[in-house]
Amino acid sequence: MAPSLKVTYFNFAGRAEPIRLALTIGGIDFEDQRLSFPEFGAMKPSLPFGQLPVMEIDGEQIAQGPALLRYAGKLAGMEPQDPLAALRVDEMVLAMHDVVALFTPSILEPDMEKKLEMRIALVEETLPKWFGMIERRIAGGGKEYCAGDSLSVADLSLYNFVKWMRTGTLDGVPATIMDAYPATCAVADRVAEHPKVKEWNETH
Ligand SMILES: N[C@@H](CCC(=O)N[C@@H](CS)C(=O)NCC(=O)O)C(=O)O
Repeated sequence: MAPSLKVTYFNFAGRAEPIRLALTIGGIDFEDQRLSFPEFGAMKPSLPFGQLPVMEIDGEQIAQGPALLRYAGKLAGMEPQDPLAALRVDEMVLAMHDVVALFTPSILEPDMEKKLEMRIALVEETLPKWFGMIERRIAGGGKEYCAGDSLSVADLSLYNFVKWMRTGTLDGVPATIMDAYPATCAVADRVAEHPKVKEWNETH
């Protein structure tokens, strides 16, 4: 029997969106619980690691975004059966997880001047360093998706990040920043064209 699933996060894409998308693409029913910050504060002490996202699976709460994403991918039938192919997916999921984490200090920084200084370092050094490597990895693989020939949860992580950068809502980060990475953008654009992703974006 299919497990009963509830994905809990804030009311934005963030670390939960690739999980929501994987379940949606797989046609897996789930409750999409979105907390306000006060609601999160009240729930925090009871969360496994005091953070979101968490997924409740038949009543059991489990944390850690990348682990939840891979679980969602398995339920959705997106996880490669071959261990090496699955490892390639994990490699990219965790690389994207590292990249997202590099942005966290500047997001939490309340002082705008310091925030913008941190963003200059991200825009001029950190992001080019990381996406130079990610771009080479994707282009060098020569596949349609970032870790193989079929859509994987790694593509959903990559898509979510590219989309975030392209919103232009991060102070000090130009909306064009990803344009320098055409292979990366091609994968993100391919994900954006997936009918279930399009439908999700139209309704969320
Ligand atoms: N390693 C965790 C990190 C989760 C994380 O940093 N969550 C943030 C939101 S994106 C959070 O809950 N922050 C509030 C807090 O730490 O109090 C994961 O990947 O799920």
